[in-house]
Amino acid sequence: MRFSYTLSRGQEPAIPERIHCSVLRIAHTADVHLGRAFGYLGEAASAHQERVARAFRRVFEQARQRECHLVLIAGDLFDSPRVSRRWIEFALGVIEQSQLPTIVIPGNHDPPEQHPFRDISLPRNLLFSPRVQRWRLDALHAEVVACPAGDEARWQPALRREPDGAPLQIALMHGSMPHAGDEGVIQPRWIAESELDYVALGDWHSPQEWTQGRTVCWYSGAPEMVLPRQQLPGAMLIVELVAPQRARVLPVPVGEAHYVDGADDGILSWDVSSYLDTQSLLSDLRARLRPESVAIIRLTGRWQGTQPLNIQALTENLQPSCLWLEIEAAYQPETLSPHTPFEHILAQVAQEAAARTPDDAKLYQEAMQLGIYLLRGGRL
Ligand SMILES: [Mn+2]
Repeated sequence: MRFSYTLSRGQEPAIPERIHCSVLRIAHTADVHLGRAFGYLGEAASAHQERVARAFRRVFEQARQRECHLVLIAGDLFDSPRVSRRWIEFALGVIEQSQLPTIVIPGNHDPPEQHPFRDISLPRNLLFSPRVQRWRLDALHAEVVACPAGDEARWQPALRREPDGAPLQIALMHGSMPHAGDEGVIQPRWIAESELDYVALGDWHSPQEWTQGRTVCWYSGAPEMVLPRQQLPGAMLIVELVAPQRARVLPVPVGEAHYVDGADDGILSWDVSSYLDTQSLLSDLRARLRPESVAIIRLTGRWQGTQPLNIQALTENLQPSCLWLEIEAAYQPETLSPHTPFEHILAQVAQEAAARTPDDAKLYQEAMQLGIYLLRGGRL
């Protein structure tokens, strides 16, 4: 036994009335992926590893500031079972310093049989649950059903409200809900049938609600960016439980990586029509970027510059100014008139073809434009 947790499943004394009015505040996080290499970020990788570490610290700072009673980490705290000693000690240090009761389950990246927390001595306030287990937290008048990755066969029977159990009953799970043709390892009806007060999910990297029936259920998302196309900035959840009301959930941003200002759904649409050269487009875009910017830029409008727009050169110039950059070329190239003898022949062929089949005239005109564009070094 450690901290104020009781592992026994014995009879609890009758619950005094006041406990029904008591509040349990939980800090819910998952998918921290400490120790991830971030190879796709190139030279920005090690700075991003530190960003992930800062976000993990912020989870506990927020938990303390908001007077949480419990921290739940729903799997993938570590990116792999082989993360360096440094990351294991870092995580243990943050958890221990917080003094907050913290429950950690393995995820698919840090599975139970090789989890870094296995077979080492843990701080008194840290509970590591490598198997399905029901933890009674008597001091908090709560119990937590831990459903780690690797023990899926035992999840469903464990997901139920104990009639004689604590007033607040919660589950902690790592796995996917059905989505996009994938049937998922967790079924939404298990959540509704559980009659639990809250289910804390890990695995998906953006916060998402899966409330079913009376059971409030959320993916917390990752506290910092793991891959560029997730909701940014990374967040944690503050969950407030006051039996018998429904749990209230507040997402709190804790990450630093963010989409550029003005980007709807993470994509910044940028009209190129008013630019006459690449240099001025470059400097306007660069002014929007910061080292922690995730820039997915869709170029729109008609390019009327003197030279074809070279997307690869644009990308290479902007990438060092931000964390991650993607440029989508959704603009139309300029209207080009033929200059060289070869371009004149191309234009003539297109005109003749258009004259023969007037219905397709527009198509031949576009083909001619594209041909000249590509001949001059333009890219699609
Ligand atoms: Mn993950």
